[in-house]
This record gives sequence, structure tokens and C-alpha cells, in this order.
Amino acid sequence: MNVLVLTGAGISAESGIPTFRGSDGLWEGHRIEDVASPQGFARNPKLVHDFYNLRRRRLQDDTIRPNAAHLALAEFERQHPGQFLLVTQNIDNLHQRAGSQNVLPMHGELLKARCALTGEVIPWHDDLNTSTVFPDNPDLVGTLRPHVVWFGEMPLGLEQIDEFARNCDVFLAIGTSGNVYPAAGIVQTTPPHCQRIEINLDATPQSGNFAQTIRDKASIAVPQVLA
Ligand code: BJW
Repeated sequence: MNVLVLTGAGISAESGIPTFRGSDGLWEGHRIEDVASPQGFARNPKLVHDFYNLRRRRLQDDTIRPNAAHLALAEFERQHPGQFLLVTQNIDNLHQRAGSQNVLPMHGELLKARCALTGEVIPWHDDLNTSTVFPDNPDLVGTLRPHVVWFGEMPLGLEQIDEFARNCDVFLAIGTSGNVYPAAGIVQTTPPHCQRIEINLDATPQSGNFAQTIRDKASIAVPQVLA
């Protein structure tokens, strides 16, 4: 039995990480599209660095820990090795910290940085700014950016996701608003026999594609569904 799981910001909300499209959908007055796009970065790199620096610092705070939903997914994978792919849109590392192994962070990782010239990716735990020097090549001044996927950029691992989705028997979408593509369209590539389950506090534009929709907190519903 192949199990594909897609997670979004809602699974980390109970760990203390805010979602994107909450009550006002804004970050200090800025739309997510403005702080998470190449155009926004070109217009105002300091603003974009501030946005990610703040989130990177918060992620490394001791109070931010995997919750019962992350832990239940990791335990399920331990019991079903080799038949399980966890695709996350989240750039936090809570799935990895919970012990999940086969994790595909399709929108990148906050604790990594990327050279804008060479594409080289390195672990990164500190603030970035417009003059951050690439450690191995001090000549490449100011070319580091967060290793994340912005609007208009190609998400990571799409071929692997597509292949697994076409062959999966169970598809579980947890805490994602179903607004951002191609993640939102994965459900439509699963085969007809696939059991599709959505866990979310609210209905989403994708809810109609799921046979079962569970309106509950991820920390409650995920351990129950996987038991
Ligand atoms: C709980 C809960 C609890 C709360 N328990 N639930 C087709 C149609 C229209 C547009 C497009 C299209 N295809 C492409 C596009 C353009 C664009 C797009 O989708 N735009 C839409 C906004 C319309 N997509 C792209 O540009 C993507 N790239 C692309 O398409 O490349 C070309 C391509 C061509 C051909 C094939 C494939 C590709 C890139 C998208 C990159 C998104 N990047 C971001 C930022 C990443 C870095 C960062 O974190 O800062 O990713 S934006 C942001 O949204 C972030 C998230 O991963 C993503 C999704 O958000 P998510 O996780 O769903 O969070 P929320 O806040 O929206 O929802 C939380 C949910 O949880 C809510 O529903 C709550 O109810 C729920 N919840 N607490 C359970 N306790």
C-alpha cells in the first residue's frame, strides 16, 4: 500500500508557526505574494530578508517543536517503510525533527541558503542580508538567498511527486488551503481507486476531490486516522 501525504502550514500551526492565509493574510501589511516572489525580492530585498530572517530565528526558538501530528506521521513511516512519501509545502524542519525520513520539502527549506549564481545549496542558520558573503567563495558577495520556492519559481521534486501520486493507494492532505499550485493539484493526479482524505479545520477549494474530509485539528485527527 503506497501512502502519499501532503502537508501545509496548518500542521505546524499548533507548534506555534503562523499559517499564511490566516485572518488578514498579511505579514506586517505585506501580501505573501510580495514577500515570496522574485519580483518582490528584486524590488525590496531587505524586506524579503527581514521576513525570512524573522521566521528563521523563530524556527530555532526552543519553544517550536513537532506536535502530535508530525510525530504520528513519523511513527507511521517507521511501521510502513518504503511505501511512504511525505511531501511538505512547509519550509520548517518539523517533519525531519519528528523523525520522518522520506520527506520532500517541495517549497524549499528555511535552514538552507542558495547561491543565486551557481544554485549551490548550503545549511544556513543565521540572518541573511543583501551583502552576505558565500562562505566558500568570498568573491560572490550578496548572492545568497533563502533556499525557498517563490511564486513563479519551479517547486522541487515534481517528477518524483507525480510518479508517486499516480501509483498511490492512499492520499492524505493535511492543513493546506489548496490554493497554491502545483501542490493543490496533486489530488487530481491520484488514481481512481485511491482513498483520498483531507484533514483541515475548514473546507478548501479542493475538498470536493476528497472522499473523506475531517474538520479537526491536525494534532487530533492525524494520530486517529493513522492508528
Ligand atoms: C489547520 C490548522 C490545524 C490551520 N489543523 N488545519 C494554476 C492555477 C492558478 C495559478 C497557478 C497554477 N499553477 C501555478 C500557478 C501560479 C502559482 C499559484 O499557485 N498561484 C495561486 C496563488 C493562484 N504557483 C506558483 O507560482 C508555483 N510555481 C509554479 O507554478 O511554477 C511553474 C510550474 C509550471 C508547470 C508545472 C509546475 C510548475 C510556486 C508556488 C510557490 C509557493 N511558495 C510559498 C512560499 C514558500 C516559502 C515560504 O514559506 O515563505 O509557499 S507561498 C505559501 O503558500 C507557501 C506555502 O507552502 C503555500 C501554501 O500554503 P498552505 O501551506 O496551504 O498554507 P495556508 O496558510 O494557505 O493554509 C493553511 C491551512 O491550514 C488552512 O486551510 C487552515 O484552515 C488550515 N489549518 N490550522 C488543521 N491546527
